[in-house]
Amino acid sequence: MDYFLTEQQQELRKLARRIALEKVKPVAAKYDRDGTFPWDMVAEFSQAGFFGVYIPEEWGGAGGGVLDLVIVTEELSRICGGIALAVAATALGTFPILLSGNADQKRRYLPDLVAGNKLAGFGLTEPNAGSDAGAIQTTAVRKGDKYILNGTKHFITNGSVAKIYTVIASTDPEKGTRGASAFIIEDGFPGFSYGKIEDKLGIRASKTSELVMQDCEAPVENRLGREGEGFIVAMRTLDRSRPGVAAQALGIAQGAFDLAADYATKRVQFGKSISSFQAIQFMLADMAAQIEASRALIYALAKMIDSGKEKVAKESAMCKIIASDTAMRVTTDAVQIFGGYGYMHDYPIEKFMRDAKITQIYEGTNQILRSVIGRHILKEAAGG
Ligand code: COS
Repeated sequence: MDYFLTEQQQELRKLARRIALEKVKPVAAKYDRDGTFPWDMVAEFSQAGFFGVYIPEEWGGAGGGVLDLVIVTEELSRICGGIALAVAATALGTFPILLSGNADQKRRYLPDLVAGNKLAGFGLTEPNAGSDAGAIQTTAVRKGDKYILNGTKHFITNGSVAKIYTVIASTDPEKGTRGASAFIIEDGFPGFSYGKIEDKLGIRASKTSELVMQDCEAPVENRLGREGEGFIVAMRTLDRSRPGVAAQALGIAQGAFDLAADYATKRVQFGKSISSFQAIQFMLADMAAQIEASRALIYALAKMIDSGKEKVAKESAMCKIIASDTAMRVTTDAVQIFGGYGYMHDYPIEKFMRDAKITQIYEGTNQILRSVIGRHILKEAAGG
């Protein structure tokens, strides 16, 4: 398919593919095994300018948009969906500043994030507030020129390696979703620390931890937007970052497909390559068709967001569901094509299946996202 990418976007894809193949590929298995954080890859991505592809030039970025971020995420995920998250999860943590930050906040925080000097994370989820994001219990109480935050955020991607977190806390618990506010919290603020660091099934090159706030002090000027706007900040952020999860899923699916197609042409059984059997050809055909359908939807949505369309919650949810369900199916079939070898850690394919699973879960489980779509289509059907 030709998606009529600009020359700049085609160059960006080439660069991301080259770095993925030359730099990420040799170390992907090691980081997956060790579960350590790939700081050397962060340095590569920073040098390549990946952290700023979607940030306006005014703040030091390349002036691209969500489509540029999608291209980078897809290409890196094609080799390692975990390592790609250093960029993608930083974007998730940066979107609230980009969308709701004032000029001073952008000036203070964006240049370091663009340069990759600092990573970011997004603190919404809590032990008792996953799909029900409005049920957060972390509080922020204003005391003079500070807010005092108390609570624990968990499953935070880039947790413990990021320096900047955009955190949602309740400034008025009585008001529910309308009582939430967003804050920029820096690693190093008094009362801020990390809790449990998770040991995960997949995306093991990415760190996931708890953020613990015990009388954590944040200056008033670190509140993003007005008090009570935090839930909307979070929802608008997720609408723009879910295409990134979809791109991660797309890259994982494409990477698994590449390996499976190659293996199928080389593996000989009954005196011929298994790719000569229709059973395998049909599997590969279904995988390729589903991958292309995901890509078409993701690029279309990214272009829609970049054109300035504001209301994209339904499309964003659709995109994430289609791409992540595709990734799970494709990676499972890829393991199947590898047969018994596919099940062994010695071969690179099982990692793709492990990495794919999270894309159906985070930034909104595919079940809650179906509810989001359902609400929208029923509202539209009722003429709303
Ligand atoms: N953009 C802008 N505003 C939005 C919005 C969006 N995408 N989605 C909701 N809102 C607004 C609503 O319009 C409503 O505004 P008013 O109070 O002015 O009417 C407000 O936000 C509350 O919305 P709603 O009543 O729909 O809230 P619910 O508590 O029912 O929850 C869902 C809504 C399910 C959409 C939300 O909880 C959600 O997205 N959950 C998934 C969270 C998630 O992705 N978690 C993963 C962790 S992040 S890595």
